[in-house]
Amino acid sequence: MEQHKIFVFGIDQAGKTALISSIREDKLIQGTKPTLSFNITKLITKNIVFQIWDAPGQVSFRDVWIKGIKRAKINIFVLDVLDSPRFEEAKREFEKVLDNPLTRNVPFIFCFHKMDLLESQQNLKKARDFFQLSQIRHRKILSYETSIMKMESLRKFKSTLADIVLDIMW
Ligand SMILES: Nc1nc2c(ncn2[C@@H]2O[C@H](COP(=O)(O)OP(=O)(O)OP(=O)(O)O)[C@@H](O)[C@H]2O)c(=O)[nH]1
Ligand SMILES: [Mg+2]
Repeated sequence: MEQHKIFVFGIDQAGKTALISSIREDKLIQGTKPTLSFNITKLITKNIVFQIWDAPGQVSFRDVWIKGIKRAKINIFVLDVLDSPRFEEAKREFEKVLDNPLTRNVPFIFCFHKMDLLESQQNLKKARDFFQLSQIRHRKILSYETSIMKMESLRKFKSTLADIVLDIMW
């Protein structure tokens, strides 16, 4: 059966591994360690098989992202909304991938992540203003508010992945 590759990226500590693990295991996963090379795992939803490439976010490992970008059907960017001092760095990395010609026809999902603390809501506005997603033309970019503490939102997110691929296929 065909496996649809998903590239998950963002700077270190954004919450990529916790997010993907919690979606896959359908429960809250905490205590993740920094990712040192791609975590490649399988996820099945609505009879569609995904191969998830969870990237290492630390600066010294970002060179390997290109391996994740190649042949990906969906790119998922994870932003830690709580970490506003690093929005600029995060945006730079987001735009690098967005500007890579290999991603030209690939839909993006932008996760405003860690939406579970008091500061999350305030920071969300800051993040939306900073990233200006609506200004990005000619690209399919969906945005979601996610949190590993909110299982319901993760289940919805998971089913959306299948919908996106179905849209691509038909
Ligand atoms: N409050 C809150 N914390 C989260 C959430 N998701 C992840 N975290 C925490 O954020 C920290 C970093 O999570 P990771 O998933 O390891 O981050 P990462 O993006 O994979 O980092 P690298 O592998 O270094 O690129 C951990 O302490 C997680 O428990 C969330 O939704 N809410
Ligand atoms: Mg990780």
